[in-house]
Amino acid sequence: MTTNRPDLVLYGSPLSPFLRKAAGVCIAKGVEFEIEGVNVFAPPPWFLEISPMKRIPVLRDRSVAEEGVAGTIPDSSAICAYIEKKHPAPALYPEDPMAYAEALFIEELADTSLAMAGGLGIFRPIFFAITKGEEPGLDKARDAWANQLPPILDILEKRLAGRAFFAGDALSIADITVTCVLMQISLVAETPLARWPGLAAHFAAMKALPLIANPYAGAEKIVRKALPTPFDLT
Ligand SMILES: N[C@@H](CCC(=O)N[C@@H](CS)C(=O)NCC(=O)O)C(=O)O
Repeated sequence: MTTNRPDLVLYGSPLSPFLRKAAGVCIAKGVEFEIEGVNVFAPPPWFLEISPMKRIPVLRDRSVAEEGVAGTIPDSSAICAYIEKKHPAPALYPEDPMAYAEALFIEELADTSLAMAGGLGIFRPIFFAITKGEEPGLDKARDAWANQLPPILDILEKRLAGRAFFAGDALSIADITVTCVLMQISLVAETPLARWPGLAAHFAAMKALPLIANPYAGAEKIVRKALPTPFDLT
C-alpha cells in the first residue's frame, strides 16, 4: 500500500520554539514534513521511549523506521543537523569553518540563555498561568525583560554587527534559531528592540520569511484564543 505521508514527522507542538526552528529548516529546504501533536506535560508512553529528556520536539524519519526508537532524533539541534545532512541544499550551515562555528555558537546561545530568559522567564509565567485560569506572572516576566534579556541581546547585537545575517553572509541555523526563540516572547508580549537596532532590523526581516512566519502562525492561533493582546512589559 502506498501513502502520501511525508517521511519526516515532528512530534510536539508549534508552541515550542524548538519545534518551529526544525519546521523552519524543513520549509527552507522544501522538505515535506508533518507535525504530530504531543503534549509534553502529559506524554503518551510511546513518546517517553523516543524522548529520553522528556522534551519536544522529536523527529521521526519514517524512511528509516516507522516505530520505536530507530529513526527518531530528540533535540532540535540534532534534528536540524540531520536534515542538513540529508537535504544539503540550500545550505543552512556556513561552509567556512569559523563562520560554521559562529553559527553553532549563536544557535546554542539562543537555545539556552535566550530561551531561558524569553521562554522560561516570559512566555511560561504568562501563558501557562492564563491557561490554568491564574493571573499572568507579569512581575516575573517584567523582571526577565528588564534584567535577564538585555545582556543576551547585547551579545547578539554585537555579534551581528549590523549585518543581515549572523554567520557566513547568508541565512543560517543561527538566524532561524534566534528568531524562533525571540518570537516566543512576541506570542505573549510586545517585543520592542529599539535599544538593539541591528537586531531589530534582523528580527523584522526574518519574521517576514515564510519559514519563520508559517510555523509561528500555528502557535499564534493557539495563544491568541487565550490571550487576544500581548502585554507591554516595559
Ligand atoms: N534543547 C532542546 C530543548 C527542548 C525543550 O526544552 N522543549 C520544551 C518545550 S519548548 C519542552 O519539551 N519542555 C518540557 C518540560 O519543560 O517539561 C531542543 O533544542 O530541542
